[in-house]
Amino acid sequence: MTTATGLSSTAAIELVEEFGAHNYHPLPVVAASAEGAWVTDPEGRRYLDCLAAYSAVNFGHGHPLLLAAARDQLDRVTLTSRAFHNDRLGPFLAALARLARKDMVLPMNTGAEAVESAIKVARAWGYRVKGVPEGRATIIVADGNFHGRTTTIVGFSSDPEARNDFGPFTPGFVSVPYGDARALEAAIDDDTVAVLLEPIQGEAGIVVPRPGYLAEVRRLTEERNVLFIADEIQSGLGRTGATFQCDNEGVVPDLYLLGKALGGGIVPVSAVVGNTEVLGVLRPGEHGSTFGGNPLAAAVGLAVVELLETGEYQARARELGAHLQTRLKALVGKGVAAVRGAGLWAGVDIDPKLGTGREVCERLMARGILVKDTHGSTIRFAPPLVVTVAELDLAVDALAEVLAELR
Ligand code: IF1
Repeated sequence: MTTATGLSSTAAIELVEEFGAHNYHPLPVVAASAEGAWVTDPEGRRYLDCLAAYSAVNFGHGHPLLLAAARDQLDRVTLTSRAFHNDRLGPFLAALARLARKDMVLPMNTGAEAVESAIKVARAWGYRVKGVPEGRATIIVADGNFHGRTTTIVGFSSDPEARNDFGPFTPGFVSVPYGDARALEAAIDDDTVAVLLEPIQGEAGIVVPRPGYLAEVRRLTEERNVLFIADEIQSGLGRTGATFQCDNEGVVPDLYLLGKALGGGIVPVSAVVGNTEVLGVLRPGEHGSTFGGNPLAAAVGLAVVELLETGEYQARARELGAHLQTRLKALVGKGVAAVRGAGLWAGVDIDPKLGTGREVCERLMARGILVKDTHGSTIRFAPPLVVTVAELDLAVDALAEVLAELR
């Protein structure tokens, strides 16, 4: 179903360039409508979406059950603030807690808000439960992390582009090399309240730590009475072939940070999910958000959890992901230097001699395939989990053609 606004691609881009802050450099493609794994521009050109809004559209554009949940709630009540109750939040919180096998949920909106909320909860837990002296709490993070764009979060980023000219920053963070359990062990001291990690680093280029790393992090944090906070905002909710990437490593963190796909690609929904002994430190009035837990978000979030409870999307990501990895790995030595990933999430390092990631993305766009580059010459594949084998083959065949062109 397409309801074009009548605005041409050129006109749409010109308006954004004239009136929008220039904090992005998007590919010159305009989405006017979308369905499943496909996006259509105002002129009717179709593109295979292999980014899925950085894993926020795991269930495909316009999933009928998610749209129905949103449409139904739109005619009931959409926002009251948390000053009052609504009849959608409880069922959503209960279902999400059950999915994560935890007993408490803090509903927020964006991923960064979930991360910021977890930082506050970890510090409060440190002072009120662990007994860290007031103002001394530290949180260990990993080099190469990406946890969002707020000032506190970019303050512990190791990426100069994320930090430059945004200081001064929030103190209380220590960064260690990602994947190095010995360095992490050495960094833990009596003031450490938490370790915050992406189970797979997304923005860093889909960096998968060696098997056993997350289990060692879990062992160390348990031994030292330190919270393990897993940022599953991008890796979670089916993307890597499991409900959480931590599941693939046999690890249960103290807090899951969720976002992106939790909102079904329709509304921003994020959450901090954990047990009462941690999330229970929050007292009424200490934390909150105008939109956090609103009935529209809760209705969509509940429908998302119900999709995940079937296991269907996790299975698709495992099976289709294996096919994607096999096909991409066949390009190593033919313009591809390396392939990483898990489930339907792949980072492909293009041989820098052939060109930048951006150039490859532009050439793929010309072939009707949408992907996004990250640092240097890495491109990431993260199609909606509703993608088919034939569509994956279209994407990889197009990549092979582009690489042949550039060689
Ligand atoms: C942009 C990157 C990805 C995330 C993890 C928290 C957040 C994100 C692991 C914050 C958000 C988004 C932000 C978006 C592009 C995208 C991104 F390129 F920026 F780094 F995915 F890799 N934790 N990632 O990946 O969630 O506040 O955005 O809801 O800034 O353009 P958010």
